[in-house]
Amino acid sequence: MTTKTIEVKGMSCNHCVQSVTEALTKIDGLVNVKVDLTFGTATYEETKPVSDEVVKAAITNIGFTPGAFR
Ligand SMILES: [Cu+2]
Repeated sequence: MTTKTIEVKGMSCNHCVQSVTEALTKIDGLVNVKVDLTFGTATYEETKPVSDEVVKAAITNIGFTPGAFR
């Protein structure tokens, strides 16, 4: 499985963390989503190829700003 980490801007509390975690977990092919509030990142594994744009759109749709992949 491929592990990726993307920067997520605009998270301020654990509610934000939960929202981002849920939004990314809903994407078909993403598992083990872990969002870090301190670092402002989301890390996940892909069970099949998922477009980076799909991940970015899911973050944007719930009001946060996706940054760079690391
Ligand atoms: Cu919050």
